[in-house]
Amino acid sequence: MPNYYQQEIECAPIEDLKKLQSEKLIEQVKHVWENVPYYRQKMEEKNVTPDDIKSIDDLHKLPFLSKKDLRDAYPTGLLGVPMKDCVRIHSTSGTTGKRVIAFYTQHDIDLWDDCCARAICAAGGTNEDICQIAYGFGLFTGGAGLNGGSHKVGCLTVPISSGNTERQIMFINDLKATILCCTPSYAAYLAESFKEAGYGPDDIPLKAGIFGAEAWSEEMRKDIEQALGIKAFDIYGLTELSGPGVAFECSEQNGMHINEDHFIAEIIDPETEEVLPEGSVGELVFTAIDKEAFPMLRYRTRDICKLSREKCSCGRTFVRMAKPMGRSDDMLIVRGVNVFPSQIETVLLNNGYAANYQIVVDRQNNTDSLDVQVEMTPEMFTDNVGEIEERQKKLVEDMKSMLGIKVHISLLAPKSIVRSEGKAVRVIDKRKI
Ligand code: DLL
Repeated sequence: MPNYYQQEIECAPIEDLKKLQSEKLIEQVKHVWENVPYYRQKMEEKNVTPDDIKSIDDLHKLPFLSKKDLRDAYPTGLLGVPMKDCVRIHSTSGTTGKRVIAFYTQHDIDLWDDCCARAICAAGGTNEDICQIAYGFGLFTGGAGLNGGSHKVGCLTVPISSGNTERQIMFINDLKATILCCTPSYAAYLAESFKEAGYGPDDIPLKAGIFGAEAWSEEMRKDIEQALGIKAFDIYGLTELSGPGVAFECSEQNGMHINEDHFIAEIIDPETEEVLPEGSVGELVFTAIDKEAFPMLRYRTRDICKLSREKCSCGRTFVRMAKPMGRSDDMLIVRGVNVFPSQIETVLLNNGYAANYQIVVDRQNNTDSLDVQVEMTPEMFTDNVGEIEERQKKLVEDMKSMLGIKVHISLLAPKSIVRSEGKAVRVIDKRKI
């Protein structure tokens, strides 16, 4: 039985949704034109005024916003309301450039919490559940977003934040937590820690996990589900658009429904900026149609992905986005070949490794090298050199057929790679250092 938080809108006929999107878009463009001089100037440069936007079919006329615009307008140049009307900020870690500061009015927070509540209900959550939130709290949006959603659903909320794995396990056991929210890499680490402490999947009270904030493969999903004895749901979002809950997975676990009453999604060719038809792989672009404090029109996410309008048996009509393949700025170009970390993860997990790996790219004598460093599982670990060489050879072959290039494989002892409590660091590109 599918669980909805706001069934009427989550299952609305597509025509009604489009009508609502058009109405909200028209108002939002006026709001931005009147209150955000930075974006108004961009519109003027493109010779567009609010009068040109009569429905969502006119969306393509609007200029894009990119990370560069956010940098140029930092910190308050994109604010849509006076600062005194804002009640909170969140911010990105700024690892790939300058940080982004996102502003929220109380209205923005309410809608964001609704989006996260939808995600929790879609994962089977009700007011009977105990929801342990192990995403970071603070400037990161993960903790606050799911905390707000969990309150709205009426779950008993455990705002434990990330880290302190022993305490996580203690609370899950002592309170009989049923839903876990954290990054997939931290979920994998918790699963490993439960196992080491002698717990099998049937001993763990959890029934569902809501994992996102970083790319993770289907193979990793299977591993986490088995180890924790849960159903693992994906959740997507970004600080610029509030945070988690832009899109969420339902019981079908086949793509994430985008909250289309708040966000319009487009897929574009990242080079030509041309809008691509449904089903094409390209860069995901979002227009937030009812955010007051930090309005984002046609924001280029850099996430590479595709959309599907195929009917979903959960009853929701919201378009679905596939798991992002990665970010266009995470894509590695190694000896001219495009390589996504997610492809490497798929090969590793298909060969029985866990998602404890790092990809090191370097350049020597003008030639790129790619070294995949992966931990053996405790069961694989051996000092038999022949066996290790066989394993290496197999991975080199499988990587070659997945990526089309030869990579170097380093097999490491279990526990050699530092575990992450938030987003995992998967790639070290020494060419950029
Ligand atoms: O990661 C918000 C979030 C928190 C989402 C908790 C889900 C759960 P940022 O730190 O601004 O916001 O990072 C946003 O993370 O553009 C994607 O590249 C990546 N990302 C987020 N969710 C997923 C996901 C939060 N489910 C950036 N799968 C986005 C793959 C994801 N990548």
